[in-house]
Amino acid sequence: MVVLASTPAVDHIPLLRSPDPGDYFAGMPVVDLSSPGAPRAIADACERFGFFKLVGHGVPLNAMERLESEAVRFFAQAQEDKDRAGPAYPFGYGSKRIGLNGDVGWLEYLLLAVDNASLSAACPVPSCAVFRAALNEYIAAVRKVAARVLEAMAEGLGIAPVSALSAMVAAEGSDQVFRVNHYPPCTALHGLGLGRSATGFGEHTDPQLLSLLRSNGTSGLQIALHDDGQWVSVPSDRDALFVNVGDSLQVLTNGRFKSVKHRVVANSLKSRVSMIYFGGPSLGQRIAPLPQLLGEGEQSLYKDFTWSEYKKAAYKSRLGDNRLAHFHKL
Ligand code: GA4
Repeated sequence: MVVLASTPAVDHIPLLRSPDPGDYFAGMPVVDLSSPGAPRAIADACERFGFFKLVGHGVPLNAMERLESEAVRFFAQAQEDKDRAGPAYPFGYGSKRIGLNGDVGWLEYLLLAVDNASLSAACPVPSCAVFRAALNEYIAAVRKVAARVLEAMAEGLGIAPVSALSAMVAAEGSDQVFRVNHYPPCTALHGLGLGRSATGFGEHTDPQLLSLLRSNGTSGLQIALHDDGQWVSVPSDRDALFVNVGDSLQVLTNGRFKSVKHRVVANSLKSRVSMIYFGGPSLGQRIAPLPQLLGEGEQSLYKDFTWSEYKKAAYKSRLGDNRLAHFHKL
């Protein structure tokens, strides 16, 4: 970690090599959810990268933009007003600290609980009715997309019924989380010629089945390629959703799909706003390879666990830890 004595605002935020234009993810799979070839293309992308860009998803751009502008309005408030909506654990506003075990990043965020298709009533943040309405409208839409994507995954894998995966996230009591991230421009490093940028959100895999991310026009998201671990930058696209395979889906598919390591690099000039839906199962759900996917004599690569057990272990870990390693059979 590099600590810059002259720039206290970024003290203790780890630095990353600034992305070069050549680091762009040239082979990024782009899947049109409305096309008949979507199930096969989605399964391919999940096997190769654990990641793809989704278009033709049907979430109206104006629902995304309404939420984005409410989020911008929220984050533009005075720090003491935002702090009143914190801390982020279990749910609410957080700044720079991620999780409970010492991870930090150049961002502020809202971490929110979702019940069925809307913000949980038990989650009083944000209190602004217009912001809540925009969140609810977007969450209802993106959650449907998550179910369609999980169905397409099952179809692409040749599993019956096609609801085998989607039912876990759609079930009453499923553990869904929503997060709105704001990465302010990191001006302190601008022009220092370090070839380094502040870490917005450090590298990690998501614990759930899948995550659907939408961002404004500021790039910053990077993924690690499975082949060689190379980090590549994902060009932003305000109309698209980016889909990440999470650890639970890796286990449910006995490693056919692999969760994707990703991170966010802060921009020195522009702010980035992203909103992410995390689709998890209910707490008691057993996370084990779907029997339909196990060939003759094929054993699970993982020890048996429930989502509640995995989640508990995840919250004790550091962001960059390989959380699945503890659940691998030797
Ligand atoms: C990563 C995915 C989601 O953002 C999140 C994160 C959670 C948090 O920010 O509180 C965690 C992280 C995420 C995985 C390991 C633990 C928990 C921070 C952290 C260090 C909300 C989630 O579900 O897991």
